[in-house]
Amino acid sequence: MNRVLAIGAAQMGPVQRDHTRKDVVERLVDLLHQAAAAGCELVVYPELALTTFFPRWFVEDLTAVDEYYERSMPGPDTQPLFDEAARLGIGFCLGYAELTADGHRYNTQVLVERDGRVVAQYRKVHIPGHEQHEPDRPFQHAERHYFEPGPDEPGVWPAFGGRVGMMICNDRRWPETYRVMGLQGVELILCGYNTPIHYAPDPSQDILQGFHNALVMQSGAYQNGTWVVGVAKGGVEEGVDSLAQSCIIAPSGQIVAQALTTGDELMTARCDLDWCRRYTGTLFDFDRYRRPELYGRITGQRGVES
Ligand code: CDT
Repeated sequence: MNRVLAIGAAQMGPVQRDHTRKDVVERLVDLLHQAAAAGCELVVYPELALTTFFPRWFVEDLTAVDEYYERSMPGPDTQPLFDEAARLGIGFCLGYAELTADGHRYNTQVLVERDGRVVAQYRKVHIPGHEQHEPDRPFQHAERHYFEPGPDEPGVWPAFGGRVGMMICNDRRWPETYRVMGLQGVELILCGYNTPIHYAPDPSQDILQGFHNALVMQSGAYQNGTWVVGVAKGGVEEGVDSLAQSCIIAPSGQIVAQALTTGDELMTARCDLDWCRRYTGTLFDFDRYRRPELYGRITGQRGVES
């Protein structure tokens, strides 16, 4: 059976505060049409793709920013994307802010199959940044104020003829994220991100943002024998410059497609899911070589104990 999947990584440029959902969904549909012309079966959009990255501002009363959150997926604004994708027979992965019926706020990605069926929702597990207002920063990264950590492990679902997992932005910096999915036989990990270039707690890292982005996703792909698709919302959004450099990475760890711009841009690759076995069946044959009896600290301990 042929398991080559044509994937489009649909990078977005900035979404400014005054851009409407309708404007944004039109951009998503435009990228979808480019993907259709390129023969893609799956399109991956960024984290929090529908709005500006609002955790850069601190607002004490969360109910005052309910407009940034989706109460259903699809909802009235996103239904045209779902409809057009199903008409074209293209699946997609989309990041958005979720407000549940019982009042929980999550940073979420949805995976939708080619027939329009929702396969799964994944809620970001590693929430970076800070809980309180930090007025000395040039801009905030108050994700820990706006979102609860997702309650479920990074999952893997049968979809697109393979085993597909999801992670969101900061999740990609943590090896546990990949390994939890690797142990479920993941073959393709989809990841949206918003990564400001300036990192206030240690600005010496600013110049390394692109290096660290590639470093973690390439090593995560290789060490778990999986494809990884990392998709940015990049460029200068409300005065804050964010990393672009979206890319598609093979199970070898090699980058096979990378963004050339910081704007709306589709990059594509034909991803052979059978290529994963070259790694998971050899060097990273987990069942043969792992030593879980020696890894108890990974789950038994949170911080450093010396
Ligand atoms: N969105 C997101 O998770 N961004 C973080 C920024 C660094 S922590 C302030 C990231 O890991 O890219």
